Amino acid sequence: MSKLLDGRVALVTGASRGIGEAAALALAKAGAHVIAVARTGEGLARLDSAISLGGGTSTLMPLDIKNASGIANLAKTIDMRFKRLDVMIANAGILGTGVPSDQIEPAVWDDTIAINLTSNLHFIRAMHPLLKKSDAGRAVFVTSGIAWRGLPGLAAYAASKAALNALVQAYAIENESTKLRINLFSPGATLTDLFVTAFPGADMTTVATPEDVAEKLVEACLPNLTENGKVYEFRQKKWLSLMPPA
Ligand code: NJP
Repeated sequence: MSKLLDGRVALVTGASRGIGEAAALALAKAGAHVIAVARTGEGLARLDSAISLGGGTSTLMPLDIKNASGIANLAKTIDMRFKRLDVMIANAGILGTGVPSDQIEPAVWDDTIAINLTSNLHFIRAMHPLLKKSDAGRAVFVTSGIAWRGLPGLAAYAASKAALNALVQAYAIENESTKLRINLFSPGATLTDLFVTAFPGADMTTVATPEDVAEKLVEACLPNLTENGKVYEFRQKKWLSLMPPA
């Protein structure tokens, strides 16, 4: 029986745990060959075993995404082996800091911006030519509702995601007339390490599982997707426009 993403080549960042791991597994179940990026070898190896167990295939790419030349080299490797990239889920992210804005250490700020924002520019620069070689390139960038809200203690995180929104919106508009479809995805509260660190006192029974979120992430990668320059809001289960302020 054919699957929705049979034969597609899909890159997922932050695939060693949480939403990225679940998304990588779901993409493989849908038939894609998954290129899994993260720093933690153990998490990547666990993903690889789970994908193999389900009859899928993956390539593990241990990489710190702060390393721009590492991302450029990864693109060269993908080009040599696959000649194209059909799907990119740019999901890796960190929370940064839990302290008020006036106490944010510059090094923590820089790290948060480097991972949550600048790495995605490097992925766009490196992977764009490969996505264009696909007959239906799909890029999905994982943002956060916190970008739209001031949440005490999460200024660096909010700023990095708000800037990511602006970057991705521009990238999507630039490619409106191409075969690429480029969007943001806002998962909302999801039971992962990041969420537990951010909200240790939260009622964990009411938050989404990474597997629920992954199912919708896969839908945002399908060749027949028409949305572009939008954000999928997981809790509302709908695509929203990034509206300017009134
Ligand atoms: O986080 P977590 P989530 N180089 O901590 C990777 C957004 N979001 O799944 O390198 C390479 O379980 C890290 O891998 P490793 C959120 O902002 C979440 O919750 O091995 N990879 C791991 O695989 C983020 O964009 C919620 O440590 C790096 C992954 O990132 C995305 O969802 C709500 C890296 C993080 O896994 C996934 O977050 C929301 C680096 N330098 C948005 N640094 C939520 N969970 O509630 C980190 O609205 N990674």
